Amino acid sequence: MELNVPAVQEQNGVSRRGFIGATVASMGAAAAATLIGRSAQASPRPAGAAVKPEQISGLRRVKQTLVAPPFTPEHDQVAQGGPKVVEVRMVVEEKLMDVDSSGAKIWACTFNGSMPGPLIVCHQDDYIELTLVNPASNMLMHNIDFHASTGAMGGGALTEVAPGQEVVLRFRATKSGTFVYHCAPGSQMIPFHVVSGMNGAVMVLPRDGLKDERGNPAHYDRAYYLGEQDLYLPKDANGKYKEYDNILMGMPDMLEVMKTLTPTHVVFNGAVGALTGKNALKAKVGESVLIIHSQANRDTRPHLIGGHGDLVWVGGCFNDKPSTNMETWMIPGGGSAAALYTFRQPGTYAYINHNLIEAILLGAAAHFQVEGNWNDDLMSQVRAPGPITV
Ligand SMILES: [Cu+2]
Repeated sequence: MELNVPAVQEQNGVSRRGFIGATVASMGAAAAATLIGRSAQASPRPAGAAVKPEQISGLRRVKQTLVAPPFTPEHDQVAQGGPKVVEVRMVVEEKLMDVDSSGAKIWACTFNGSMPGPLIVCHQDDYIELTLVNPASNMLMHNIDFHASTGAMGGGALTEVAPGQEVVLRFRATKSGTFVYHCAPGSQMIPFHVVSGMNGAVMVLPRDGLKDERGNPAHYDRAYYLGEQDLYLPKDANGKYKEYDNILMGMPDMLEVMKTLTPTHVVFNGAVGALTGKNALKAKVGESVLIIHSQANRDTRPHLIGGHGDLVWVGGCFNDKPSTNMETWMIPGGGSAAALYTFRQPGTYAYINHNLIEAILLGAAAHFQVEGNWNDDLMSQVRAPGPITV
């Protein structure tokens, strides 16, 4: 079976120049320079003889229907049978999205229309085969760098698609764990696309499932994927968030805010309050919940208020023995982690970035709404608030 070399690579220079020419007229000089600057990127197809994966043609193929976060696609926790090819399809959407209730909006770059993009799930040694579609209605070139993959640029150089193109990339998931993916189209476009929402995660489960610190099976009843995103929205002289006619018009201003390294928002699932209140994540007492958390650009430190990380794969690696009973854990920018917690009490739990300024003032908070019976042994109010008696 031949490796699938996308047509865009064979005509790369032509399609890229045509694309730049078509868009330069509608953008500022600074923005145009960033597009042209990307041509310094590495050659998309490495030299030398390709290793042909002849055995792949005989593998079972499974289409995975991706779903918008915080939900996760249907999957087996323990692999059935041998390695398979997991087919997924993602469509790039450049779209205006609401960020908070004050009217702040962002021209987002998204995989499948959500910020972050969908979680992809497979087992170690499976192949992920992605069809990446960049509709003609978009303005920008996009691609994808999979941290779960092995190969220069993480697939980024093999997946560049101009508006009106699609490409197919296949990679073998050789390492188990949780891994970020993100767009990386070169030069300033890399951080611009990533902090415009163009990132997500892959979860590669061990074939025999997750294990606790003693090596015993660790099962989950629910799994949620939370993508945390730092945003850098430009304001006018009056402190009002600026609005733009399209994604390129706002880019020079946003790059300036980005360079301050001071986000205007830090959010889960693309907007302040996207996962709080009526949007809270659901669970029941006694259920074990796996929380997959990614941050493609900036460090974060999740904490479940009133609970713990019973098992936490801090570096996202499922081959490592998980840490236990954690209070707060670190996720470096460009990374992800998974935490398993069994809820023991009902109520509303806040799951936050425990930089409390980012959580409370900038938006990095989610809620779990947990049903069940209260356990007085674990916690009780011995006396209600009242006058001081002593
Ligand atoms: Cu992109």
